[in-house]
Amino acid sequence: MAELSNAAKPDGKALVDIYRRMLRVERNDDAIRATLRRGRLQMPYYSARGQEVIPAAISHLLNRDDQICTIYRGIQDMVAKDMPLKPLWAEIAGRVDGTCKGKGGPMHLTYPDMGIMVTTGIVGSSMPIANGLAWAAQLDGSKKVVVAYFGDGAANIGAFHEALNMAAAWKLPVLFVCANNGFAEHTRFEDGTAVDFISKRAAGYGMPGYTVDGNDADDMYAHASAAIDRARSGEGPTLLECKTFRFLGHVLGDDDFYMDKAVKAAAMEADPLPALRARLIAEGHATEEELAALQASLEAEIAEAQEFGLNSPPPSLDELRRDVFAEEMPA
Ligand SMILES: Cc1ncc(C[n+]2csc(CCOP(=O)(O)OP(=O)(O)O)c2C)c(N)n1
Repeated sequence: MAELSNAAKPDGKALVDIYRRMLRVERNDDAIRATLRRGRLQMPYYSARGQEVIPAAISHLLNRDDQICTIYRGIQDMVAKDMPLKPLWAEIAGRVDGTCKGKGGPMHLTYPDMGIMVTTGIVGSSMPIANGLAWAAQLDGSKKVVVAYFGDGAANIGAFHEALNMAAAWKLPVLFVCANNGFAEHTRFEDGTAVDFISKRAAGYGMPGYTVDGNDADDMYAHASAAIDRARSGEGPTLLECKTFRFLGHVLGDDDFYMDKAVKAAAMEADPLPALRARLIAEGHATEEELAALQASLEAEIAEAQEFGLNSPPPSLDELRRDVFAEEMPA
């Protein structure tokens, strides 16, 4: 496992922005869960509550046209990259104003204008797709970097190994970001993975690999900075294994019988969101009033997006068949 030789540090402004992105994710997650409970949304939901630092720190360091490919637990990655919330809510509700006109749903959200590229429910798929986008960026000399988000279970899928080898051989500008939350569905990490640290695998593909505290803004900022600099300067990919914990199980409604209750309680006690809030105030980077105003403005943005999405019409029967098949199906 490698150690960073030169760890960049976030200043107060950066920490406040990372917190803003985390809070946007968490407030939106809370609103989605409340709407599901009220029966106004019908979808399986894979909350990433507890994992917010990872996309918040990375997104703070990305440019608007840098690209991300994510997974079913990836709404947080999009919201952290400042995706507009109205088309997001319309899409998860299956409505015509959604990013895919309501035909993709929560597992196929996409917003290329902000670098939020195609998402699939296929475990491991984000990595080869990221390679393709990164190869295009390399060929056109755009200096874009591409982030592939995935889980620890996905690191045991063939596509992970193929994608890491290809990205290193071709020096593609990719960040392979593994959110290691300790579980793949209901299987504990140590029951399904032969190595103790996924980052060790990077050596086998000739790229740097780091295990990072995925709940710590400083550690995430330092490692993401190094990986982005390396990718942008043409040196190639990096593997970041970000250790974290998912508070709400695999899918909403999950019975957490397979989790160690004490480990779960300790992780929730160390919730990174209130911890960073307290730190911002203690270190004088923000006041209580400023953070309360930030929260109010995010909640207003989310409420407006929710209202918009839920009141958008469903796609017409004619629209439902468009963009779905290579050729129009006979009616
Ligand atoms: C190719 C493929 N195999 C199996 C599944 C079923 N499946 C959905 S989520 C999941 C677990 C993945 O766990 P991990 O990569 O650790 O991500 P996490 O859900 O923890 O964020 C599995 C096996 C799938 N969607 N795709």
